[in-house]
Amino acid sequence: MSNRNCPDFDAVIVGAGFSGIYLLHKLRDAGFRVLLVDAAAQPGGIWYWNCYPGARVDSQVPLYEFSIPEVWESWTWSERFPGWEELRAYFRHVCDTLDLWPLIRLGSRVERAGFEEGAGLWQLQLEGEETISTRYLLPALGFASKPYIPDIPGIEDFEGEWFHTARWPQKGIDLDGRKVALIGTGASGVQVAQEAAKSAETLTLFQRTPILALPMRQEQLTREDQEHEKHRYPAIFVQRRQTSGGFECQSLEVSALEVDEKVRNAHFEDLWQRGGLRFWYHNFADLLINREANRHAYDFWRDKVRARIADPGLAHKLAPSEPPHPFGTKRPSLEQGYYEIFAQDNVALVDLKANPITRVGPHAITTEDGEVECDLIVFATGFDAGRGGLIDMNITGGDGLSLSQAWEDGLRAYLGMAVSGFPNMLFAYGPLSPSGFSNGPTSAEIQGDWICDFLVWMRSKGLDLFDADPQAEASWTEMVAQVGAMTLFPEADSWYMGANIPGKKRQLINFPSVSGYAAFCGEVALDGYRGFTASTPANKDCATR
Ligand code: NA7
Repeated sequence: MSNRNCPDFDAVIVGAGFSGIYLLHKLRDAGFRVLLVDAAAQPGGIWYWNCYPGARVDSQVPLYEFSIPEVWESWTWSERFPGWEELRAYFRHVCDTLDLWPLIRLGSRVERAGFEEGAGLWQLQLEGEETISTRYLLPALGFASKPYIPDIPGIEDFEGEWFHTARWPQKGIDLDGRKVALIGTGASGVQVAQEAAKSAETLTLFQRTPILALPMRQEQLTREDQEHEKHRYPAIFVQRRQTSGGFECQSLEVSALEVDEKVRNAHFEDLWQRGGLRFWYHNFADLLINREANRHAYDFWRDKVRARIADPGLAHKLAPSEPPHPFGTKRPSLEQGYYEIFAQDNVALVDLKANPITRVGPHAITTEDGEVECDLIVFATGFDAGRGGLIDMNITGGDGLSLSQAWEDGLRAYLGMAVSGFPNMLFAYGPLSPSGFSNGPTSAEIQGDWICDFLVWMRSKGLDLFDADPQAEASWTEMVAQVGAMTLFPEADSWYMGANIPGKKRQLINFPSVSGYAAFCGEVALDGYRGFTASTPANKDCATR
């Protein structure tokens, strides 16, 4: 039972993904009494929930890991783009190496979080009625913790099984001989499709917008290869903080329009052959800000993909002559033979723009053109990104205002970490931070370091209560919109723009530069954490340790 004046913890972190685990490590080492809770049964964040066949990360080794030496020195990956099982094993390795297990409570969902103004602390209600209190609340839920499932008439009549990719049964599902209907062709849909095509009796992909997928170029990695490369890791980990996407490099300084066709295509070809997301993050300077430059990249992509599809009708649906949106303004995914599966007899594509779903029946999905028989429906339909998981935590601020009310007219957050009126709360990997535009661990470390430094600074000044200044919050929110308006991102109906969720305000939900973000946050810190009001504890006997 919580003492109403002295909190049980200095800080409670919610979420055991990269951000949460990093924060736990930092805050524990800084001497705070800290607890991490997660509804999942294992650490790993999205790698717990997204255990569908083929789920793997789109950042290559060693970008998608912590820069903590004792962790990477003692870890070896087996693939250049690791899969979910190996990523989960990595998280267990992190918790073992850093001795974090005693501070983690798994299988525990935070159902409600309310700030108590008088005591200046948070009361968290966990599943099962238990309540714990904390001075600081640090949600680290990731940007994709709330799955989105479209409302399709008749789904309740379906007699087969249906799952969202991010709520895949932990025990797995055998796809052999199944009649699989896959709705959604984003990064998750592509990965499921490639696996299902191998053994399903039938696989029908329901595509609304073609994904502009890039070759992954997966490789098996040996221990020797990695040991040989590890002397470069410290420099890579420093470098990734200084790039716009948190990767090892960023876009060129030269415009795609300043070079002749031969030079331009040679660079495109080099990126294509090297594989991964480089065609997105290491392309010409104006890829994401100039339509003409972007069109060159699209045309290159389209021709490469079309060369792999024999059927002209299919080629038109998968790689249209005209871009469905500027290249890279929706998240490209990485593929391994995706375009080849459509030549198989067991694989079909339904173009939802020409032939929309009308309803689901007991054994089939009905479209305007007819019925598609199925016994398993996979919803790879994405997430209420940025805000969904936070809203589901039922967070209420000092005056009883809920986060969902605070965001009724759109997302607002100072530095993408704090919402005015919600004192002593900082979220990591949240809306209006780089999160969705960033290689995950890079942002997790930048924000984790910043949050830890801020709380240490508060403690050193004897302060225990902070809130974001509404003016600073409004300026940051406006700045993200203005930076977004200089790019081509607003031209796509993407989750980056909040456009995938009916009724969600259209706004760029992430700040599109990791290095720019890190620099800004650094200046805020040097300036005495400007934009925050900080005061002495309501109950001085219980100041943060
Ligand atoms: P995404 O990227 O949001 O993809 C969702 C897919 O689902 C996309 O193809 C959508 O088509 C499609 N979709 C969404 N709603 C519908 C409806 N109502 N009907 C048909 N199709 C629909 O989610 P992912 O899980 O693939 O990837 C999320 C992130 O994880 C990714 O960006 C990486 O950062 C990793 P649309 O394009 O909207 O027409």
